[in-house]
Amino acid sequence: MMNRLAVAASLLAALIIGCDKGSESKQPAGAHKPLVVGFAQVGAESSWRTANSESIKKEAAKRGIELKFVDAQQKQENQIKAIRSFIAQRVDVIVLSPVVETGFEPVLREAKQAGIPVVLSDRRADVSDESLYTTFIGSDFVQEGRRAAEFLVKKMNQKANIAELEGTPGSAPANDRKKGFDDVIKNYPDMKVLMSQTGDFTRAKGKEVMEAFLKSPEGKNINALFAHNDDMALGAIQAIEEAGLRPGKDITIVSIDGVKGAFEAMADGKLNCTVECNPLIGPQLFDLVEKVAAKQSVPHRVNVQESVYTEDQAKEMLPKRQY
Ligand code: GZL
Repeated sequence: MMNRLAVAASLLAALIIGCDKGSESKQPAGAHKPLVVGFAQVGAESSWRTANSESIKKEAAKRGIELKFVDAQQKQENQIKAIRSFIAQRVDVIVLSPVVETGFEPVLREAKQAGIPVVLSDRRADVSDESLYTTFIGSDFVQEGRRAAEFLVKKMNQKANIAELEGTPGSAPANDRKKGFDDVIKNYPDMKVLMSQTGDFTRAKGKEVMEAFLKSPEGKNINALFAHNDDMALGAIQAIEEAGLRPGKDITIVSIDGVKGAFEAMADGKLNCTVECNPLIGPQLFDLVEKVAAKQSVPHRVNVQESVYTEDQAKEMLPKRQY
């Protein structure tokens, strides 16, 4: 009896050592394969986006992460193509900043079927199954819209004829900033949006649309502008000046992002308020990515902390701004 037990024990021990040996033989102790992350970025449409991409690339390099970075030039089909190529390359984690909210569900299902976790960065995607992405880190765009409206209500003493430059149609920031803004001004009957149109988050389009606003029959009544990002506001400032008006005085302007150009415009008295939307999320993002890769639990939604800055703070804040 004892013999059989001894034989079974030695067989079991050999089996365990054999398994261990097998795992040891795969790679030398202590070596670790660098994380490979595929990032499908919106594009390079604004100073905010440039700062966001720089923060992400810098942090990946600092952590020795192999980053496969694709600039989708604001086209959803390019982001979808990039995700499919990340799946084919068997990256460890896919990060997506969805250019628009809808249309990503099929390709996110392909990533899930391939067993590759997805992290949403900056913007949300609308999906029927929340398990299609592990976590989403981004700003609260509805709150940003509310903050812009609260500034304007106070600055204009609850009475303004507003022009609105909207972000990319269908994008989470454009949808949510508009929602937050409207939720506040609907309580003030004399705060009226006379005209609203997309400038696609770019300076050039912001200028072009503001020129058309000013030439329209109601253009002479505009005394306030809400721009969904600073780049469009800076383009609109050029259009206002070319029309012989004083931006920041004849037309009060509030925008969102908090880029350096906005602080310079506020210091020059041409912009009255910028609601911060922090693009420097590289460190927070890769903390999440590394946890997701290690199969550690992470919150499904991670917020980014930000403030509101007005023209009287511009000169003091400008030297401290990082983007
Ligand atoms: C917001 C980001 C927006 C910025 C724009 O998080 O998605 O896109 O507000 C950028 O400047 O183009």
